Amino acid sequence: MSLKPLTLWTLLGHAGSPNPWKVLMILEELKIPYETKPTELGDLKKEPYESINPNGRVPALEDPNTGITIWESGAILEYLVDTYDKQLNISFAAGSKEYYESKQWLHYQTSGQGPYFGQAAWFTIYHPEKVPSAVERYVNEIRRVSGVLNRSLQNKEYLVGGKFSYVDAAFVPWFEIATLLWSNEIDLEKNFPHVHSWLNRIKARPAIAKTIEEKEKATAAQGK
Ligand SMILES: N[C@@H](CCC(=O)N[C@@H](CS)C(=O)NCC(=O)O)C(=O)O
Repeated sequence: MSLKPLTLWTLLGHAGSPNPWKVLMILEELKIPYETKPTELGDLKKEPYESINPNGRVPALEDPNTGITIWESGAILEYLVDTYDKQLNISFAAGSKEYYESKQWLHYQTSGQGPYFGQAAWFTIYHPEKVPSAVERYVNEIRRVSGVLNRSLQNKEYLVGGKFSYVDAAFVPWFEIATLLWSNEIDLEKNFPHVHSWLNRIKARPAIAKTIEEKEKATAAQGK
């Protein structure tokens, strides 16, 4: 079956934005053809983009093969594996214990990791005033979230079902950013060794390594 390329909306000039990058990893893992539509930050919260995503953020995905347009990175990952991973290479059979566990971890990533790491980044880099107590609160949350993962990964290589799945990949982009921004405050290898080796296992996968390499090239090219 030959697929028409899917369109993924990303942020122009912000190649490091973690949420589109999460989707790119899964498109690469599943070898789905796609094109990206880098969009100016100033164009997200107005038409025509708000008709694609009323929340005015990226990513959003349009699939001409099914006629479905979808936003929210977690929902996009679920859409991609439900539609294009029928062999269950990186997902689990609908209704199984692992299926619900993978959703549990995905919800944890989108509600537990993303917002806290995101606020830590905001108060570390973008907030106009320096607010040390806010930075401390959110960097502590990064430690807490990392601790939850570290305990869960103590006796296993991946989060669910003894194999790599889409939920493992979902956590990588924010940890890459954490390594860049808070390596003085948080030593993953020393304090969260199971998280550290889990991330290395995931990043050794060709599709993930390729996505990270392309992101680094794009970030270097835009100079931020
Ligand atoms: N919950 C959303 C978060 C999306 C999000 O925050 N995207 C960022 C880029 S990683 C964005 O669009 N920022 C631009 C803005 O806030 O205007 C998701 O997981 O898709």
